[in-house]
Amino acid sequence: MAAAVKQTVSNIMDKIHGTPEGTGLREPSLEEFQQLRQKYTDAGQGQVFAFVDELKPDEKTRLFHQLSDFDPNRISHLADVALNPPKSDETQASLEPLPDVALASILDSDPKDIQRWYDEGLKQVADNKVAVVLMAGGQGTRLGSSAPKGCFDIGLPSHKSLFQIQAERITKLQSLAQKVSGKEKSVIPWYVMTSGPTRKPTEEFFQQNNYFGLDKSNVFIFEQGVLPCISNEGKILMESKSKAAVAPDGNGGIYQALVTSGVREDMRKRGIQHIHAYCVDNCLVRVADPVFIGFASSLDVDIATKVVRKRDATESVGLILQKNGKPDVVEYSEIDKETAEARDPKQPDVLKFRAANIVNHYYSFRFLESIETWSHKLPHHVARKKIPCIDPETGDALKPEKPNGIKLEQFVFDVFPMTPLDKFASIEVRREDEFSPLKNAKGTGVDDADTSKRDVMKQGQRWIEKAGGIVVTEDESAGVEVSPLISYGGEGLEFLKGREMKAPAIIEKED
Ligand code: UD2
Repeated sequence: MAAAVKQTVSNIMDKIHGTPEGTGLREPSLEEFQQLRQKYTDAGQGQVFAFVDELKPDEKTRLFHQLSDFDPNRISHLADVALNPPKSDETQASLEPLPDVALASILDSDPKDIQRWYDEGLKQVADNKVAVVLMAGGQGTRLGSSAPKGCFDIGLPSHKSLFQIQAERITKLQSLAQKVSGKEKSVIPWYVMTSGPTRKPTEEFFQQNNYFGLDKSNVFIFEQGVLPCISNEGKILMESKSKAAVAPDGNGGIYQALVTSGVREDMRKRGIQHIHAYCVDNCLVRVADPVFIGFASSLDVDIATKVVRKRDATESVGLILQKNGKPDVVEYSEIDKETAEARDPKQPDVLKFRAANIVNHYYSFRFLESIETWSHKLPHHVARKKIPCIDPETGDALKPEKPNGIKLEQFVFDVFPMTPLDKFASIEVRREDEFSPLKNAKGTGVDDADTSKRDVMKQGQRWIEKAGGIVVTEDESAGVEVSPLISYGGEGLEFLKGREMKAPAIIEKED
């Protein structure tokens, strides 16, 4: 890992000093270029230089720097393993639901425990020991929108984007912590992981929206790594004659990115001890949830994860379980039908594996200090995709009709087996309160903008009715939007007691 960091730093320095105009990149010497070409040829990936003689100097420079970021031998090895997976001679891995000792549940926890966790978590926030990492590097292809998912407007009366909703939850939580602790300033630094395709539009969106009211010195936008796309024959595909086709390295790229981007160092300087990492597309996400932070810190675990009850056997969610005695997750794209449909022997109408992953994880900073010892062991998962590229023989652009290659991705939860069960905890939360992902294009009817909007508005209505407000509605899905700046999790709405309002409505002022 240290070598990789050194290599990355030298590549960054390379990209700064002595650069021909237009690329911002240092022009490689003939010898450097030849060395790199030989390295790729020896690794069986010489085809990436097939059209180099047709390239202009700045195109050659860009190709040199892009390819210098990869180790062709490692790529060839990953491609080989991906395309020729070792026959799993090991007996079928023993999958079991998590033992009760590792699976708490908000649904049947004592309200006193929940309050204790909340108070502990808020104290940690007040003491500036809590940070948030947002995984926002996904390309949201299923959504059909080219902009980063966090920019998406799910259609609330306020028309706030997912990024703004999440930013305002951070703002509100900071002020709740300040009020309780009497401290003048509680800061929750927000580290936003982007990828090649999402970095620029994300930065621009944050700047245009003035960081949604947050102090920009506490918002840190960083970039995850990319990996080359591979043909079905194990060869790196070229997007053009001067550029390899690449794709983000999966949300599991977070760990290496935390190190190489300087985020972990920034956390260390701030004295961070608790990290909440979450998925951008969940409109109900409780960012830096004090109950979750308090739950995890009171158990002194290294990793904790929130789960919801799986909706049905076909829901596209990973399953948190025990594999060969270790906490693990089997992704929806890799689970076999029999396991997905297995029933609980004690309750036949309930799924045996029902703890659904919602990309909502806690890490102790102590655990992130060990990234270098295990991040290279994270497996790469294979996604067969249609990858626009050029014909390696003719150089003509190809628009594949069917998957013509694979993208390699690491999954953020593959770190779970790296920790012993007694340093791992999971907690079941209410789906209606905490999980409504935006996955599909509008009109799909499941996990789309309309279901996101409905779930935010219905939650607001529940909060208001719990506080004694009266919501009059004709349309069952109407509800009320409650600005995060008014209430983080339903608290502080007593001013609405006895007040009647007609849904759909919005509460954005305390008057
Ligand atoms: C994710 C989970 C799945 C389930 C589901 C529920 C993983 C690997 N899978 O599946 O188990 O919880 O969500 O919503 O977590 N991302 C990056 N960089 C990447 C790829 C993804 O930052 O290279 C982010 C992405 O922006 C999003 C999160 O990771 O915030 C999940 O990515 P996704 O929505 O593509 O994952 P999905 O729905 O396939």
